[in-house]
Amino acid sequence: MRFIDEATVHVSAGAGGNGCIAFRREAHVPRGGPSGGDGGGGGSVIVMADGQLHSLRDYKYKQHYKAQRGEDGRGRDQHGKGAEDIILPVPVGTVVYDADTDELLEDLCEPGQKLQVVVGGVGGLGNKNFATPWNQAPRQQTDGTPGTARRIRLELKSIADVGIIGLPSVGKSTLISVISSARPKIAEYPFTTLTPNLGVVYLDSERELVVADVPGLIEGAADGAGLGHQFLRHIERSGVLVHVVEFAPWVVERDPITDFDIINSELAKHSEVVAEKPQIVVMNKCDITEVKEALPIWKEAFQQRGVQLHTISAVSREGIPEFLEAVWQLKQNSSSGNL
Ligand SMILES: Nc1nc2c(ncn2[C@@H]2O[C@H](COP(=O)(O)OP(=O)(O)OP(=O)(O)O)[C@@H](O)[C@H]2O)c(=O)[nH]1
Ligand SMILES: [Mg+2]
Repeated sequence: MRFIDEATVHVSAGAGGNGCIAFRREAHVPRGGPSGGDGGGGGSVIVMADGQLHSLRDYKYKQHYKAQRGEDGRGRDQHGKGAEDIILPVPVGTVVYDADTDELLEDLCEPGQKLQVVVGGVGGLGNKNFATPWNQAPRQQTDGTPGTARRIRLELKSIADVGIIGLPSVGKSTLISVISSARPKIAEYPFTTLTPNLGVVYLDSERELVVADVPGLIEGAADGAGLGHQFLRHIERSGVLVHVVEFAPWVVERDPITDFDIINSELAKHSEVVAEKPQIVVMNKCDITEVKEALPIWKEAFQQRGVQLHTISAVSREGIPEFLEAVWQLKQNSSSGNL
């Protein structure tokens, strides 16, 4: 099943119930006063972050949510019952937008955090509210006010400290599988990863990093090539990007510097925020002899760009501990810089 991380839903609040006109009629009580109760409030719709959820799938199947209207007031001073609110649970990390104006309404990043997206109408007043000393039998009431309605867009942005990016097949999923307990699909063909994978990396008992492995990016991704670039929203909150490159000596038309530039230009087309994130650039597959031999050349080539090239092999695990330390350090530096 496809991982669904965006959904648009129609939400409408219930109207308030109407106020009632009634008069007390009791045996032996002549000319009883007004006794019409007020209407109950209409139900609201509330979006709430729920730590147990991980996708917005439910909202792809059911897109209309309408809260009930409040009950009308009744005679004998009885108020109408208020309608229940509807709660829409969403995963933590869901951002709520007004689908028509694109206005950001709330970023639900804490479990239990709530946002009232439409407000139930207010109940109308029963005639007993209108009694005055000079009008003891008012034939007046008000109707409940309507509830509001709107379309909202829900977007799930995972909260990963580190996002792993790169061209297809450079070994992003292999890397997350050796540093965390995530077990994504790994294969030699491009676009093996179709949806982001999250994994937790434990450097030691006190330090952990949440890492996201996202699908491969290719040139033109921002215009829809390959799997597009929308999945990059999953790393919009990451403090650090791990940019994986490879040297494939048997593919003459590719080289790591050109690949690096392609990915960075696609990031920039996606969003400035993502393009400006600090990156750790790492060359994978260093267990391959030709790659190992060419390392000095590529280190130098990246150095000329002012980039320190880290080297690892996800398969042999060579260089992984040093690489993780570098990721941790960069994350620490970038988060302290943000304070
Ligand atoms: N020799 C060698 N092969 C590797 C290494 N890391 C990954 N591979 C191989 O490279 C291929 C692609 O690996 P994946 O981890 O699926 O690559 P990916 O970057 O996640 O690819 P997409 O999900 O398609 O973007 C697989 O055949 C892996 O076995 C490595 O360190 N050394
Ligand atoms: Mg993958």
